[in-house]
Amino acid sequence: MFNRRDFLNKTILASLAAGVGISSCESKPKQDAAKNNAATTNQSSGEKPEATVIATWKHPDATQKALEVIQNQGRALDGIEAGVRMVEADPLDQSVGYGGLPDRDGIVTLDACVMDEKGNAGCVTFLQHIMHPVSVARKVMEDTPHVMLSGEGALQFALSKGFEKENLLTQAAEERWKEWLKEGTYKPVGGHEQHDTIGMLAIDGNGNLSGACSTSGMAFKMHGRVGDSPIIGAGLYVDNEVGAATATGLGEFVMKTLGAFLIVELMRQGKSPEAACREAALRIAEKYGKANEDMQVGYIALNKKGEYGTYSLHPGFNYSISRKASHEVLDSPYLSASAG
Ligand code: SD4
Repeated sequence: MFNRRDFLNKTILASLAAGVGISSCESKPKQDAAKNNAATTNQSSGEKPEATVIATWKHPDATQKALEVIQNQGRALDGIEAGVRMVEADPLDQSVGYGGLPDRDGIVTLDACVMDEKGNAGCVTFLQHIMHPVSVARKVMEDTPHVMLSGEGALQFALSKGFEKENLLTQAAEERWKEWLKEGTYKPVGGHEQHDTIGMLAIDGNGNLSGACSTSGMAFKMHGRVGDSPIIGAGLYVDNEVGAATATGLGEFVMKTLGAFLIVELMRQGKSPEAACREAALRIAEKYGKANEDMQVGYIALNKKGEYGTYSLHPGFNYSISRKASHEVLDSPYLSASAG
């Protein structure tokens, strides 16, 4: 019987080892080009941009929540934290927080980070038992002189801040892990099976940008593996003078190319958010090949004018965007569908 997980184990590990195949032809959903150009700002008249929230994957409830908080309370970071917390608490999302798929030892370990409009940053990696790593990351940013806390130290810090220790392994996630143990060889999975890690960016009514990213990482990863999502510059970067970017997908590719930082720097040089995301995707393809369609990486970006753009290595990446009273899920443009 064809087993997708097994297929991923083999093909992705092989591809990571080989790192072959570059394709230059591209495919791009037509509706996105129009959407991405449809910024609602009026910079020439000096007006502030419309509050906008964008997130990886299909999380329109989370972007809506974030936008509502921004519209009521004003600050992008507050909205982002509220939106990401919704996804972290959702047991049906198997890539984030409660309900996230465990590592290969059956243990749920979480990674998250936040970055605000002042360039402050906070991260937690390899955190266990805490449902809201995004809020712990924010506490690291606001209440310590550090940027990153990890593992047991992050847990102790969270407990000292009043977070509760909880069992995050749902029955459904445990069942999937047990199935994987039965069928798969006991080794780390090189690619992500789930498509719902949340990276969220927002600009508020004052024109300030912030971002956050939260994930349980790759399903059935090696115990101790940390991906791109909590790494400032890889899974998330915000520069309030320029723009913000975040990533999802195979974190090893994103870390090796410092994807989010690269995108912000490309925007600094004048590229649109979409063009910057495309170039960062192309960087991965050129350096490491795309090899097969399960080695997905998706980028989203938002600039200081409130313009947004996205790009992915392969078809299948989508994103959620909330602005005014509109909350949409749209398909991202992508590099060639052909395997390298
Ligand atoms: C990671 N980038 O840990 C994350 C996984 C991911 O949707 O985005 N999954 O590599």
